[in-house]
Amino acid sequence: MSLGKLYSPLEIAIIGNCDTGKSSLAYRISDSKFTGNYFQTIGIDYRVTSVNVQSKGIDIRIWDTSSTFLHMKACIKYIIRVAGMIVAYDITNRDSFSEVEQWLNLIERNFPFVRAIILCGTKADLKDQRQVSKIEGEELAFEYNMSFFETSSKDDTYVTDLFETAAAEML
Ligand SMILES: Nc1nc2c(ncn2[C@@H]2O[C@H](COP(=O)(O)OP(=O)(O)OP(=O)(O)O)[C@@H](O)[C@H]2O)c(=O)[nH]1
Ligand SMILES: [Mg+2]
Repeated sequence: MSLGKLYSPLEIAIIGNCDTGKSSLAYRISDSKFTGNYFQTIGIDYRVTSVNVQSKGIDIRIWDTSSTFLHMKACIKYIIRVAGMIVAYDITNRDSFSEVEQWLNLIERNFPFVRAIILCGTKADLKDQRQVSKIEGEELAFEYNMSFFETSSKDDTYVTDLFETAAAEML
């Protein structure tokens, strides 16, 4: 029996514009930490962690992707089998919200095994700098039939709910 059959976590990827907080989400859920540092993700990285779904621990592999469409396209072959996608935008950056539909197109064209897409507005702690209202996020999520969360990796709000919902929808 191959190791893959003994141990195969659910595969989920986080995509979205540069600086939206994708790596911070992955770090928060896997290591329960937040650093204010910014290191642009080059290529692709992953973390494995466990989340609760109906009181059971479910292992998930979180692919943390590079944020340019060009780099992302080079990464597709590594994550082609993902069952879930978190599309992240930064609530303090309207451009990152405007480009969500491009990321959704990329998913539709390239990821045939995706069963769950979750929209995530990040950096919800930065209330004074908000450029995208919560209602706008909710409306876009409704239009594309996605679950929706506004998270803060800094304050640890709704990050666990985000990944638990993603895992539940992938099962
Ligand atoms: N206040 C606040 N800052 C955040 C939050 N999440 C991320 N940041 C900051 O935003 C910056 C970018 O975060 P990253 O997680 O590296 O963003 P990324 O999407 O992985 O960036 P790329 O790898 O370049 O695509 C960093 O300085 C983080 O500390 C958050 O919830 N609140
Ligand atoms: Mg990153």
